[in-house]
Amino acid sequence: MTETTQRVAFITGVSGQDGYYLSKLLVEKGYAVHGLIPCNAPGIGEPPDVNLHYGDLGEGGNFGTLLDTIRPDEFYNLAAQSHVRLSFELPVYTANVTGLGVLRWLEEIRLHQLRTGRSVRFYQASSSEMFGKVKTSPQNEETPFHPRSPYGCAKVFGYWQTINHRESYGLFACNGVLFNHESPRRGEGFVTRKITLAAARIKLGLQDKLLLGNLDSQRDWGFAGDYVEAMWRMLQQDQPDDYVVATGETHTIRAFLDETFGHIGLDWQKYVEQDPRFLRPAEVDLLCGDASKARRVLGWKPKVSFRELAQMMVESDLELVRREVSR
Ligand code: GDR
Repeated sequence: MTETTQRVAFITGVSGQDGYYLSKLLVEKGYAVHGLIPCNAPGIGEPPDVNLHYGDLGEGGNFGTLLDTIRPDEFYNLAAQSHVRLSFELPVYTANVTGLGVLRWLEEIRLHQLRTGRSVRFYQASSSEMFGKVKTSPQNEETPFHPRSPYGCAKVFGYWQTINHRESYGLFACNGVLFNHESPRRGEGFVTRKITLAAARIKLGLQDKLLLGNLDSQRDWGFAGDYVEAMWRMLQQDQPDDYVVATGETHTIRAFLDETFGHIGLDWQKYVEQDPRFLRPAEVDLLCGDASKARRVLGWKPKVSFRELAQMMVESDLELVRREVSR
C-alpha cells in the first residue's frame, strides 16, 4: 500500500497580512499549515484550516518542541516587529524580535535536523528597507545595504544569519528581499492602508482630516497576494538562493493619494495635513526593485498593477466602512 504524504508548512506571523495570503495559498496547494501567533493575539479568523500555536520570537523557549511535534517540510519566517517608525522608539525590542528572532529559529531548525535527520526548507522575510539610503537604482541582489532604521539594521542581521546557516551548515535557506507589498489586509499603521481607510471614512462623512508624514518618499508597491507566490516558489527550487521581489515601478505617497482619493471623486489636498509625529529620524527616500532574477529563475512576475492595487484597497475600505455604518 502506498502512503500519501501531505506536505507540512509552518508560518510565523501567520496572523499578519502575508500570513493570511500565504496560508491561503498553501492550503489550496494541499499543505497542512501550522502557524505561530503571539500569546495575546485574538486569533486569525479567515482562512480556516491553519493549526495555531503560541510562541514569541523574542523568547523562543518552545521552538524546538514545536518543530519536533509539527515536523514541517517548509518553514516561512514572516513574524517581526515590522513598523519602521516604531523601531526608532523600540530599537532594542525590534533588534531582539526582528533580528535575533531569525537566529533563534535557524538554530532550532539546525538542531531539529540533527536530532531527526529530517530536512526543513527555510524562508526568511527580508526587506527592501535593508537598502535604505540606496547606492544604485533600481536595487537588485547585488546592491549594497545601507539601512536607515533599527528595523532595517535588524533585517540585515537576519539576512546574513540566513546566508550563514546556508553556507556553514548546508541549510536550505532563502532570503526573499521583498519591496513594499500591500492589500486590503494591510495593517492600518502603514501608509497605504492609512490612506485608503481615511479616504473611505472621508467619503462617508466620518472623518474630515488625514494627518501624514513625508509625502515625497517613493516606494515600489506591489500586491501581497502576488508576493507570497514568490516565497513559495523559492522553496521549490533545487538550490537555495536569495531573490528580490518587486514590481520595478516606483511612486510617491502623493501619487498613491491621487490614485485612491481620485478614484472615489475626492481631492486629497483638501484633507491631508502634515504632522511631524509621522516623520522619521531618518527616511528612506527612494526604493525601486529589479526582480529580473525572480522572473528568470522562479518564473515569477507581479500580476496586479499600482492602479489596480490602489483601487482594490480603497474599494475594499469603502465597503468595510459602509458595513460599519449600517450596523
Ligand atoms: P515602510 O512602509 O516604512 O516603507 O516599510 P510605510 O507604509 O510605513 O511607509 C512608507 C512611506 O510612507 C511615509 N509616510 C508614512 N508612513 C506611515 N506609516 N504613516 C504615515 O502617516 C506616513 N506619512 C508618510 C513613510 O515615511 C515612508 O517613507 C514597509 C513595512 O511593511 C516594512 O516592514 C517592510 O519591510 C517594508 O515596507 C518593505
